[in-house]
Amino acid sequence: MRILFHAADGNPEPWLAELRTVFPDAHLRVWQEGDNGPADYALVWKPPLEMLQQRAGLKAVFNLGAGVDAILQFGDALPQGVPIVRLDDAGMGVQMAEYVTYAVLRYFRRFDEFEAQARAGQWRFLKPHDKQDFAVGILGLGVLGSRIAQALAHFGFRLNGWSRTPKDLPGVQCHAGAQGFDEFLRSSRVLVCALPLTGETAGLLNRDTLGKLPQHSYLINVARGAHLVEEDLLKLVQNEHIAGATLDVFQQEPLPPAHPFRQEPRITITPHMAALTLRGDSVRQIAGKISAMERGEPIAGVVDRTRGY
Ligand code: OXD
Repeated sequence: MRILFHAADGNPEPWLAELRTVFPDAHLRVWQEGDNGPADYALVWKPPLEMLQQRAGLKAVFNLGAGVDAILQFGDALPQGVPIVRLDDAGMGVQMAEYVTYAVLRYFRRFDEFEAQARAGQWRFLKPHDKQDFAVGILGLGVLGSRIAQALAHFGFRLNGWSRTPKDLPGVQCHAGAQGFDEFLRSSRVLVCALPLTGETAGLLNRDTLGKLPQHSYLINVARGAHLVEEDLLKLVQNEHIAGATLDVFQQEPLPPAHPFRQEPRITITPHMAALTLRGDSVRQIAGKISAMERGEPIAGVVDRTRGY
């Protein structure tokens, strides 16, 4: 079996070492520019088009992350009929749940304000927020969104969820499609974006949609920077319609040093670290799927190219 590897950032060696443990007989190679040689499987993170374009013989492309937007951006230039497979959870769900839970609790328990007070030499009680007035709305109810909902449910938050097509999650008031979107926004005091990035979801968090959230709402984006119109958020924070935001993803990464978010204390920024790909878990999952494919069995996580995830 010939496995071709490419990860845009980082050292491929630890990946290859891990892959050797599960596929001792496979021929593994790191893709280099100009390599159009045959391969059975490609394992990729943010691959260049050139790597995939000529590869009609591939049996599958495995994405080393949850979001497949960096592959699907190539559209019809990708080889037809080759399944693109995303990681299902592989340890990312719990990390997302930790990140979002922290951000929700930090805002709900007013730790952000207590931190600022402490630095300013103040000692002052702040009235707690009322949980009844604090529904958390999760945009995207896939593997990651559902895991976030499950974590927040332990704290007794009212939960709203929105998905493109109707879903039913225990303990979550589920809304779907364009007709359910406004109601979802109007009833969510904290908005968590866990959507895949597609043509339909790019720019979805903008002046109009964020303006429908209740006064003093809070935004958490753990999906993709392109979901958010950044200048719209900044204005809504400055005019206090939005109380603040915790953002892990940005239109441009790394976030430029002079970006205005860096000067806005109500916006907390982290360097795209909400959920890291765990090498061991990912390789074991991919190995399981390759073995299933070799036996002619169906696998989970195959991306629907027209839907975009
Ligand atoms: C992912 C990511 O998609 O880390 O997995 O952004």
